[in-house]
Amino acid sequence: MPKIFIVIPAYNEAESISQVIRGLRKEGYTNVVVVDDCSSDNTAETARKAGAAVLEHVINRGQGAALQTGTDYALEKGADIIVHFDADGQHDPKEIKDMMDPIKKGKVDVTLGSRFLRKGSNVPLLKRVVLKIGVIFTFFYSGILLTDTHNGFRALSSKAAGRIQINQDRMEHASEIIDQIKKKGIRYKEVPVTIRYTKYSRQKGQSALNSIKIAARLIWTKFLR
Ligand SMILES: Nc1nc2c(ncn2[C@@H]2O[C@H](COP(=O)(O)OP(=O)(O)O)[C@@H](O)[C@H]2O)c(=O)[nH]1
Ligand SMILES: [Mg+2]
Repeated sequence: MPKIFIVIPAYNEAESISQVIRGLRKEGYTNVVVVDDCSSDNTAETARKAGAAVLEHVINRGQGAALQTGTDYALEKGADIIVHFDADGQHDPKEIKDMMDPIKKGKVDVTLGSRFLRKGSNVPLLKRVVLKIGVIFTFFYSGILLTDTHNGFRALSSKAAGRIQINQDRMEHASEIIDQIKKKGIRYKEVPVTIRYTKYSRQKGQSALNSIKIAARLIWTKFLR
C-alpha cells in the first residue's frame, strides 16, 4: 500500500479546518499535514485537536511556501503520494481516490484537478471568466494547454514532488508548478473534480483583482526582472 500524505495549506481557516480534517479521516487518510501560516485565529490548535500534524510558519509566507514546507515534510516521512488539498472545504475528500488512481497505475506522476471536466461545480460567473483567462495565460506563459490551471487540488508521486521546487511563495506557485511540469517533462493528467463554492469560501477566496496582480507578478519574474 502506498503511503499517502495530505498537505493542507491554511491561513485563518479555524472555521472550516476541523471539518475538512474529519472528512479526510473518514475516507481513511490518517497522514494529514496542515501548514498554518501564522494565522491570527486558532487554525493550528483546531487542526491539532482534529488529529492533523501541524507545521507552523512564524511569519505569513503564502500558500506556495506552505505547500513546499508540507511537501518536504511528507517526503521526509516517506510519502509515496502527496495530495495538495485546500483548507476551506472546497475540495471533496472522496475524489482523492480518482486523483491518485493514474499515479498508482504508473501512468503519470502528477494529476491536476479540473473543475471544468465535470459538471457540478457551482463556479461563479466572474470566477469562471478569470479562470479561463488563467488557462489562456498559462498556454502562452508555459506552452501547456489545460482546462483548469488554478486549482489547488493536485496529487504528486514522491518522484515528481522531489523534482518540483516551489519558489513562488504566494499564489503564483500554481502557474510555477505547471511551468515546471512542462519544462521537466513530468507526466501529468487532468482529473475531473468538483469544487464547492460556499458563502464562506467565496468571502475568503481570491478576488479577480488579486488574479490580475498574480499574473503581473509572474510576468515580472519571468520576463522583465
Ligand atoms: N499557508 C497559507 N495558506 C493560504 C494562504 N492564503 C490562502 N491559503 C490557503 O490556500 C487555500 C486556497 O486559498 P483560497 O484563498 O481559498 O484560494 P481560491 O480557492 O483559489 O480562491 C486555502 O486552503 C487557504 O487557507 C497563505 O498565505 N498561507
Ligand atoms: Mg478557496
